[in-house]
Amino acid sequence: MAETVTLEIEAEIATLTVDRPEALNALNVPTVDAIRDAVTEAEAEGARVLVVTGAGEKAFVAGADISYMKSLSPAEAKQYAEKGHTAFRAIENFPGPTIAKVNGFALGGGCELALACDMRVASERAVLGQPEIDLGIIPGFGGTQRLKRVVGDERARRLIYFGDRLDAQDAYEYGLVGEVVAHDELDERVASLASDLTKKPRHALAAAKDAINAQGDLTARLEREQIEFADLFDTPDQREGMEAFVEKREPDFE
Ligand code: DAK
Repeated sequence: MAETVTLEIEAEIATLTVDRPEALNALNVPTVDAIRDAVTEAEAEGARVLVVTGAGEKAFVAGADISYMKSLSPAEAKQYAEKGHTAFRAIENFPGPTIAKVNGFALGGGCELALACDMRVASERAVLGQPEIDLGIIPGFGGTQRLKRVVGDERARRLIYFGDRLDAQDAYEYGLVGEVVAHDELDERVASLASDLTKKPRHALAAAKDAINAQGDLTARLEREQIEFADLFDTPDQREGMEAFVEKREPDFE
């Protein structure tokens, strides 16, 4: 893994930190590849929750690396986009909840990285947006699709067409982040959410995520839900959860 990404796993919570603070954690190629590798490692190590964040006091991730991108040919840009998509799909498909701990600037590819996570918790200092239009490009790491899913079609178009940067409170009002907390409470809040999630039944969380993420037409997506639902009746957690209810006690999940 490149030195610009670190992965720590503690108490079944994996924390992936993009660590290039001198460039506000901008995503160069080794960093994008290292994100993909870190997610694979977190999954292989059996982490139940993945937290994604940026090193330093200023930035979550300030975007794709503009210095690197400025002289790319279309073919090279396509390759770069593919790498980004692979890494962000790995986060999207991580078999447990993922939380973007948005500790500062989350712009362009940084906003897209946050959007690939299930939840976004922002410091009051965070600034989010898709300013690519002012560089003569568009979001290339999934933003045109994931942003509209999170904030709705018109708001996504406005953010992408105008390239406006939202402060944390506006991002919350747009629905782009799920909550905003004081900067010095961010770590604690995310740790608490992550810890709560480690106590939930792992297979049921993964199934819920799979069903919510399902692709295809409505019939296909509803079928996916039925399959995920039915498969859970083959898990110890389903038996434990229901027996605990009947026996009027707290469940003790795997
Ligand atoms: N790329 C490279 N370096 C960056 C960077 C970035 N995105 N953002 C910041 N840096 C670097 C700065 O150049 C500076 O480096 P030095 O000059 O010190 O060497 C250092 O980080 C500190 O930045 P500033 O001095 O600018 O710090 P400030 O506090 O004054 O400003 C800022 C912070 C976040 C407002 C400002 O740095 C800024 O506006 N940054 C750019 C934000 C931005 O436009 N982000 C979107 C990038 S475009 C695609 C794939 C991906 C994408 C699109 C297509 N395909 C392949 C098709 C995605 C595109 C993007 O993400």
